[in-house]
Amino acid sequence: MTTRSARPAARSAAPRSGAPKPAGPKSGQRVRSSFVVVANRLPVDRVVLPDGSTDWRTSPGGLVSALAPVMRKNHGAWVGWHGAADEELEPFVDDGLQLVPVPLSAMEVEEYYEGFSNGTLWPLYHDVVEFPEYHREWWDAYVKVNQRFADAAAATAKRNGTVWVQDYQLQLVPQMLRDKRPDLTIGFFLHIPFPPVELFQQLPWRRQVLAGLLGADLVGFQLPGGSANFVRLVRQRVGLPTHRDRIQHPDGRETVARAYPIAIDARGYQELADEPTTLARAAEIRQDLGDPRTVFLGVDRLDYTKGLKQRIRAFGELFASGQLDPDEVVFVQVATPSRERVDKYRQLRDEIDRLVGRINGDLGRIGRSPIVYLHNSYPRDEMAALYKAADVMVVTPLRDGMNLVAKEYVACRSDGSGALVLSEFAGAAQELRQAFQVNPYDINGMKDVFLLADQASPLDLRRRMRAMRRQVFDHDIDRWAERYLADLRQTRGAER
Ligand code: ADQ
Repeated sequence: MTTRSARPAARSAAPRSGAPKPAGPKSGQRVRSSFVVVANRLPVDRVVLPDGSTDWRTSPGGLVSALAPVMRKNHGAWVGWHGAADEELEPFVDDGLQLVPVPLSAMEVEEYYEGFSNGTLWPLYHDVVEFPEYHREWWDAYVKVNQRFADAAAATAKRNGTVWVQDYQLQLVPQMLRDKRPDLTIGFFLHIPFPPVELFQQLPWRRQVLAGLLGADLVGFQLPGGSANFVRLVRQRVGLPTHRDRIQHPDGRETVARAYPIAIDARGYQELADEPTTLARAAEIRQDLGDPRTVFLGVDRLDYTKGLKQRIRAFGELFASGQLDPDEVVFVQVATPSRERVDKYRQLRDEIDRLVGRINGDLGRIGRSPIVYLHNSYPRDEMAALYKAADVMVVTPLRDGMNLVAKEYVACRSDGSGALVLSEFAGAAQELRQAFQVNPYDINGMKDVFLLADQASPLDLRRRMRAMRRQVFDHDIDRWAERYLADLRQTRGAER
C-alpha cells in the first residue's frame, strides 16, 4: 500500500484561533431564533491548539457542506451534538453560526448513534447491503435521545418559527416537537434513501418511525422514488388517506412528501478549483504520481455502501490482466475515516487495507504502485486540487442517497475535460445522465466502463461534461434550499 503526499486536514487546516470570538450567547443565556436546524452533529469539530486550549473548526461531510451557507444567510441556530460524550456545553457562536449543543452520554453514543442509527437504520435504508441489527435497547435510546433533541429545538425556536430537522438519526423529532410546539412550521429532510415497503417493514418500530416523520409539514427526500415509498407506507401501515404527495391527518392538517435532490455550491467549488494555487497543487499531485497518462480517482467516506471493495477489485483485475498499465495509469483512492468504533467499519477498513496491499504487492514496483490509497480527511482546497488532477472520477456506490462527490467533480472541471463514472444506484445518476453509468455489482461491466471512460475522445467527454455542468450549475445549493424552504412556508401558509 502506498501513502503518498497529500495534506491531511487534521494536521494542516489552521483552526480559527487567536482572534477574539464573535459576541455569542453568554454562559447560561438561551439562544432564540426563528430559523432552527436540528441535526445529529453540530457543523463543527473541536481542535486542540498548541498551547493546549481548544477551538472549533467547521467539519467536513455532506450535510455540513450543504447547510452552512444557508444558515449564515438566515441567521439561524443549529441544534446538535458537539461530538464529545459525557460533556455538557453552553450555546456558543462559531464563524457566524449560533450553535446549541445537545449532550450525549457514552452509552447513548453507543446505542442511539452507533447502534440504532448506524447499525439498524443505515443498512436497512441502503438496500440491506449489510444486515441491520434490531435491538430493543438501541430503540429505547433512540427514543430518549430524539426527545432530548426535540426539547432543545422547542426551547430554541421563537413563536411561529421554522424548524428544519435533518436525517435518519432524528426521525421521531418532528412529532415530538409538534406535541410541544404546535405553533411551529416543521420540515424534515432525509439525506439517505428511503427504502421500499418490502424492506422497511422489517423494522420492528416501523409505525413509530412513520408517525414521527408525520409530525412534519413537509418531508423531503432525495428522489421521487423515496417519497413514493413513504406515501405508500403511510397509506398501508398508518391507514391515513393520501392524494399524490399529500397525506391527510384526521385534524385537517396535511403532510407533504416531495423530492428535493440535494446540490452543492457549484460556483464556490469552481472558483476554488480555478485558483492558481489549486492549479499548481493539481500539477504537483500529478507530478508526485509520476506523471501518468491517466489518473483515476475515488473519494468516499470509508463505508460499505460506497462499493469500495468491488471498485478496487475491478482495478486490480484490469492492472493484473495488462488492460491497464501501471506505468501509465494510477488509481488514487481517498477514503475518509468514518464510524471507526462500529465493528463493520473496522472490518471494512482491514479488508480494504489487505486488498490494496495485495494488488500493490503483486503488481507494483519501486516508485510505482498501481493503487495509491489515502485513508485521511482533506481540506476543501486539497479536494479541489485532486478533482482537477483526475482524468476519470469513479463514483460507484452500491446505494447512495445522492453523492456530492460526483457533483463536486463536475463543478471543478471548468475546461470541460474529464470523465465521470457513476453508479446507477447513486441518487446523482438521475440528474447526471451523461455520466458513464455502471452497475457496481457487475465487476466485468465496471471494468469495461472504466476502459471506455479512459479511451473516450476529448470531444465526447466535453459534450458529456457540458451537459452535466449545466445541470449542476442550474441546480445549486442555494436553489435547493430556497425550493425546500419556499415549499415549507407554503404548506403551512395553506393551513393558516
Ligand atoms: P455522505 O455519505 O457523507 O453523505 P457524499 O454525498 O459523497 O456522502 O458527501 C461526502 C462529502 O464529504 C463531500 O462533500 C466530500 O467532498 C467530502 N469528503 C469526502 N471525502 C473527503 C475527504 N477525504 N476529505 C475531506 N472531505 C471529504 C450523505 C449521503 C449522501 C448525500 C449527502 C448529502 O449518504 O448520499 O449526498 O449526505 O445529502
